Amino acid sequence: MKVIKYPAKEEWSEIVERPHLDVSQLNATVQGVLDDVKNHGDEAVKRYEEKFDHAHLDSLAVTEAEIEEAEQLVSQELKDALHLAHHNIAAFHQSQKFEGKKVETCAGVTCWQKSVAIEKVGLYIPGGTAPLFSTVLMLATPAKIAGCKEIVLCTPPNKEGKVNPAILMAAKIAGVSKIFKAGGVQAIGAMAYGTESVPKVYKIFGPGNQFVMAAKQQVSLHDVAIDMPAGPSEVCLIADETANPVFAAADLLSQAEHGFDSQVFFITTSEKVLEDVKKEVEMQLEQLPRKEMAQTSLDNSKFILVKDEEEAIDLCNTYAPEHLIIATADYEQLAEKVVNAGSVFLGNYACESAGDYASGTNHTLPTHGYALAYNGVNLDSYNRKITFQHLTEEGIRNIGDAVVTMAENEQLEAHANAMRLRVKSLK
Ligand code: HSO
Ligand code: ZN
Repeated sequence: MKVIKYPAKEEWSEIVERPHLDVSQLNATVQGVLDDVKNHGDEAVKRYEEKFDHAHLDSLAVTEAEIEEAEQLVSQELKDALHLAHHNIAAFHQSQKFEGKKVETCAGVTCWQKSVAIEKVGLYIPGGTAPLFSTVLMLATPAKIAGCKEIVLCTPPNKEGKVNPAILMAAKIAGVSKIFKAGGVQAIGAMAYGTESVPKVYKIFGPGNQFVMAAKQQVSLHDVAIDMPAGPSEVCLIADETANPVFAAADLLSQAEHGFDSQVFFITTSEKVLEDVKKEVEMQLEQLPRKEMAQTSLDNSKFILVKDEEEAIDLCNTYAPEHLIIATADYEQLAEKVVNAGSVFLGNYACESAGDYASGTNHTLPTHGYALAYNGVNLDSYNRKITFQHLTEEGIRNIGDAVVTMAENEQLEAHANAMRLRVKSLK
């Protein structure tokens, strides 16, 4: 870890900078796979599954029998946990339902919004070092509540052509309509263009490696919407002298174990806490099965000592972290000052793991500083707000002349005429 004590404001921009990857090389490969899937559909997807996942697949669709088999394989304990998490995620996202009201902007002119679900959405769930079935709940639960008609899920199979049973179980609980064995760029291509078996969707959600991210970005140029750009996962923890160093260290490690490139940022006003957390991190690290991964991201982590809480929150807002944990005595006041973050965890008990799995908030969040402009996935991510309007004769009398004048001044005669004819018809 890099320990930085009392950095001057001029140093902040360098401190908060994320590593930039050169993806130009990778873009050509990704484009090649996408074109192949676009032109050859299922056959291409199966070919890439053979090549990259070493799985020989006769068909891409997961069958009912496979889902039933998965149900037998998942322990009752995990099923109960999934149901509890699903219940809380559903409760929180249900509460985000939009109630549009009709507004009379002036007499006779009524405008309103109606929230309408995106009809077909695609969810991507990576395989890899840890199959994150929790992400299935995070993406499919709001899709179902929003009312998306078709919820398609793609996830890579193992060498035997099987999908992780917990992923299938979570998909069943959350109400996914169709599941396909496809990973990586080929999965993104299949959902963006549609194949013989995978339906084309209108928006693709979910995390993935650099290849998946590049594929999502490429298909989003012309063919389909995506949830948000994404980079490695990150946490910022702000602690004062009242923080529990054992908890704080565990939280930093929970981020560090995600990947070699996970971003860990620790800001404190107390030199003692900084030293205590550092020691704790080193001790707890030894016990972790994913020690190597955590060690690499910790090597790049930043432990920063600042003069007061004001400076702590300013620096954090400049960093715009995906996750922010505030473990200070006055977390409520500090929370008020948060302007850039994906998801905020308050007090000594709100660990990131709570939100990662079961408190109810969504864990699909903006990384890489995108929290400056984006929010995480929520119910609205699955909706469009369509505007409606209705005008009466009185409405025409109230805005008609203004519309005609503006259209004339923009030299759009047909526009002016459309309104002029209506104004005239009332005289
Ligand atoms: N922290 C990750 C989500 C996750 N953690 C899933 C464990 N499983 C990104 O918010
Ligand atoms: Zn996590």
